[in-house]
Amino acid sequence: MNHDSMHLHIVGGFLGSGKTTAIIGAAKLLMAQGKRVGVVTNDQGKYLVDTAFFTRADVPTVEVTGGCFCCHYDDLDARLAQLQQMAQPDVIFAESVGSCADIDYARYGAGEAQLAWLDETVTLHVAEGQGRAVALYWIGAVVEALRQQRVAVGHLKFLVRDRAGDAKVSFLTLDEVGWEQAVPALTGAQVTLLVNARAEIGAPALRDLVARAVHQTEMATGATLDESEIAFFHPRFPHPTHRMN
Ligand SMILES: Nc1nc2c(ncn2[C@@H]2O[C@H](COP(=O)(O)OP(=O)(O)O)[C@@H](O)[C@H]2O)c(=O)[nH]1
Ligand SMILES: [Mg+2]
Repeated sequence: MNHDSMHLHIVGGFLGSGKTTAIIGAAKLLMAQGKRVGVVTNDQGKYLVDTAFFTRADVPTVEVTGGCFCCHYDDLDARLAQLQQMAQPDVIFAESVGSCADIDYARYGAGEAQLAWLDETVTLHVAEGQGRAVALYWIGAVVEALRQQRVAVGHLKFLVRDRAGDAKVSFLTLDEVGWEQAVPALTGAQVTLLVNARAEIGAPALRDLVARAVHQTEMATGATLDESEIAFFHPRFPHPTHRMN
């Protein structure tokens, strides 16, 4: 495709370095100036809090999933074409998962393989007015279990959504305080939580920990929690599509 007329900014950096926040800020400024903006998100996983978050901020967003941009270069090209057709953006921000970029692949691959990825959706069925309390209980139970097992997190993100809107809760460490304030009143009988967890633990153990937090929340609150779109794995070693050396 012809990318001549497109301003493409690839935004890289470690997990939690502020890429998504910076892109949302820049997108809002540009949109206020009447510019059309598009975003490409990228991750090893495929159910992404950030994609949902950009979309809710009315920024046309496409995703490259299952690996970084350099390992999925052709997919990036196809998604850029799709974004161009969908939204004719003047400016595109592509947020890279950070995997490859300019780095030592062997070292990066080994580091990343120690991290487990877990993405899933948890739907809370609650008595009216109980949504926030149940959501806080479950998020708290996940964080507390990780803390007890002394698991280091890359990031832990939750998109909390009900009929009134949605909110993102983001942990870069398990010592965050005041995170509850990010969760608004949830008035409906159904709340969905999308979780993206990147943590130093075996993937099945991470999955178990989350399932136990679900059970614990049901016992403690009387709500019903349904898990769906569950994915947990260790990223594969990076194999870039094109390399200069
Ligand atoms: N104090 C501070 N926090 C920030 C800044 N930018 C982002 N954050 C917070 O850092 C966390 C991770 O940010 P995010 O944009 O998701 O990082 P990403 O993983 O690089 O996309 C979020 O809780 C943000 O609210 C900043 O400039 N200052
Ligand atoms: Mg991000």
